[in-house]
Amino acid sequence: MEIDIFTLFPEWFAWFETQRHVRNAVEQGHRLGYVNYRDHTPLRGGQVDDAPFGGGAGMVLRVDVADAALRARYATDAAGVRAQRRVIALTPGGRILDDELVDELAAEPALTLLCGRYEGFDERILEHLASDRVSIGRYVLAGGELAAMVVCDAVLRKLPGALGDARSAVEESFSQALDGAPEYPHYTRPADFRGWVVPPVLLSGHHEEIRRWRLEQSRLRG
Ligand code: 6GU
Repeated sequence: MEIDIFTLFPEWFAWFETQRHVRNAVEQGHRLGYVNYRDHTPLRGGQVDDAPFGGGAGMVLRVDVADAALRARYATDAAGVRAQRRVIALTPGGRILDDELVDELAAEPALTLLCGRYEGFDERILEHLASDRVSIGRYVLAGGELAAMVVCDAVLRKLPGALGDARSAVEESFSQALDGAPEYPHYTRPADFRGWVVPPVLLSGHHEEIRRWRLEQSRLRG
């Protein structure tokens, strides 16, 4: 998979890329790329945003800037990029990211993530350049960068080889294997800590009973 992130702050992602599962994904041949809107603005002085028509607080990412950045990256008409790959605008009003959407995105060969800033995007970016709008929850962040990292984190860990043990991504919270319910509880050594004991079934060695217990616990939390 190839993920391109359009942002004013590409350097923020250096920290994100130090995560083990992200490094694993990159070592497996997956690729994260960055485009700084500022490198492609057709305006003098590096301007990328502007005050909203009609007045009001904040600044809005300009449509001509997003258009130029997409055109520079893909060497094609910016409005045609979304026919080739999903172009996802990160915006609080978008489709809420959940396990189903993460699976959907993880199956794509290539993704483009557009981060907005300040008050977000000129609506024409959403209408004519993006194919999707995604939100990570019903609250407002100062920009799309953290949301882009959340999307990348969740998507990359679904890719084969990203996790140390591939089973981790199958039977986990909200997965089909657990009928969409949260994951069952986990315990590790010591088996007894201050009298807080591990459920005996987990120490029993009866794999079928353990499997049933975990499913039941998952359902109870669902
Ligand atoms: Cl994707 N962007 C911003 N700015 N705020 C958000 C969000 C995205 N998702 C939840 N809040």
